[in-house]
Amino acid sequence: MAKMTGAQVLADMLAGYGVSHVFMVPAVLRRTFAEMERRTKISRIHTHGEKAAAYMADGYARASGRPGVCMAQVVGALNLAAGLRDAWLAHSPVIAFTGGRDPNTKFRQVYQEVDDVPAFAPVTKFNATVDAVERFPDMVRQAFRVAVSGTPGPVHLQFRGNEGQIDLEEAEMEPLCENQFARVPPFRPEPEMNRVMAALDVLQKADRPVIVAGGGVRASGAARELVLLAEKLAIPVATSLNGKDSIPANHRLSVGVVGTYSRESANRVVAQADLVCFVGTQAGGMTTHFWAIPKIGTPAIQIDIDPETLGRNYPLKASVLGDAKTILAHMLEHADPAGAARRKPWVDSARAICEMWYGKVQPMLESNAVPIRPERICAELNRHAPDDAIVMVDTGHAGMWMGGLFDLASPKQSYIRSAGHLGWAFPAGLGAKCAAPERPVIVFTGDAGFWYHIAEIETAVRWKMNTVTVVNNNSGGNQSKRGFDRAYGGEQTEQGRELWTFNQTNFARIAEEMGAIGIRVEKPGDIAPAIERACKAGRPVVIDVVTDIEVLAPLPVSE
Ligand SMILES: Cc1ncc(C[n+]2csc(CCOP(=O)(O)OP(=O)(O)O)c2C)c(N)n1
Ligand SMILES: [Mg+2]
Repeated sequence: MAKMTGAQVLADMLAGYGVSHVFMVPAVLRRTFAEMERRTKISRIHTHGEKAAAYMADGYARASGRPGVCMAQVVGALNLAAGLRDAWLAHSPVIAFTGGRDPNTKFRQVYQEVDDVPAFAPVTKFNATVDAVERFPDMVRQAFRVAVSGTPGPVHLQFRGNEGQIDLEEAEMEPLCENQFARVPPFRPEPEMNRVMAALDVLQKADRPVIVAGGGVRASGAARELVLLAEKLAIPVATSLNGKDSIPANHRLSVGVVGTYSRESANRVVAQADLVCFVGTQAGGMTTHFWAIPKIGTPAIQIDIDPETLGRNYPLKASVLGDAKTILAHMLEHADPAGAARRKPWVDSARAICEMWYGKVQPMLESNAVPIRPERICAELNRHAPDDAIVMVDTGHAGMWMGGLFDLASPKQSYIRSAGHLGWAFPAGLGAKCAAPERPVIVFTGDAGFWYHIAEIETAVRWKMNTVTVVNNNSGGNQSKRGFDRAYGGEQTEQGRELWTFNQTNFARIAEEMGAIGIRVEKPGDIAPAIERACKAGRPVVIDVVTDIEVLAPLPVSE
């Protein structure tokens, strides 16, 4: 075995696992970055904050299924940890490297130093320290193994030395990579067939079944099998927000996103079902509108890669542990299409519920009001988002507008959403673009969300991360409006608005000043040409759409 420095091993291993970009604020693992330049083609994306770096790595990971790598030195470590929280909630394989305490100096009031490791515990699957250079190869392998295995999720390795100076040391090491763990999913274990058949039996006996598909369908690459099974058995498909791209909206069995940030038709269909089949979803609070849809007690079956998820939130008639794609393929093979005719009235009634909903929202989708209604932006994105686009969506009203109203036009489109953090979508979109440079990336965010990481416009320009960012700019965080009305016991005072409104800002001008293209849109008819121009621009674009602050997203229905 040859003698190598930790920096050489780390650079070689990241390249070996197929990492194309790393996201960081210096100074951490500096020698590793020098070796990356000498030995690899990895792009070293220097961001304006560690949280944005973590979000970029997260967007990269979710868009590609490959671990996204982010880094911070000791003083930035907690900023990085904060950024892992969305990846944790969304089960995204992000690997975070930080510099950390040296046993020779700790507890001596070392500049910038605190014990960061505990802060990573709640947002990682594996949180460890690398204290001897000989451990680089096996610890990096373990980081990749854990990030992508089972239910994927973030991992943290703290390298000895505030800036990870351990990477300077030398030892006899082999930078061996295990390709299998370079992406999700590393394994497709065969399920227990008796459980597959039992679940299928329950599903086929139901008169009004519905499938609720989650992010596990994307992780497993199971969308095709899911849709084929739904077609063969005539079963409507709802999705969680994280699983929205499991089925295109124009499919006759698609009823929309169910839960809190949802589409009314999905909630109505799931509420009427006599059996719910959960696939790759934890059936958590957002997906079930806090366990109201379906009601607890509704017969359910569940398919998941994590045994501890099966039955946690709904008592089950049957469950299958394993890879969604493999399980659904077995179910598809054994499914009896004879029962599909029996379910025609149910499918027709689900369709009618969808049509009724489309009729209800149509006037808002087509509204010519000025200031613009946010629904009109969604309608224009439905028509003009390229058919292989990756659509990245922020939380709050952004999540509600797009979760409910955006229609995926093709199985080639991806929909990736913030799992709860305001400000996530813009940097995550930049990371997604790094992972899939050939695909158009469209970000939808509110103005409050965009403010968080607006500095990353400069990063986007510097690195030619040509995303299209649509800002629903109502000069405030108007999801808070309802909350403050409630807090004031009816209607808030005029002064109450200082809690959630901002000065009016022209983001298009800011974008232009920073070297991106900025397009200001004040009239509904100008949205479509702006999207078309932006998608062709070959530069980062910010479309600043001035919208009506009084328009609130619809509340979810519970029946
Ligand atoms: C990190 C974080 N802090 C606070 C919130 C709470 N929150 C949710 S939506 C929202 C306001 C969103 O404003 P904006 O992005 O402008 O969208 P709008 O509601 O105006 O459409 C806030 C403060 C959050 N989701 N995440
Ligand atoms: Mg706003």
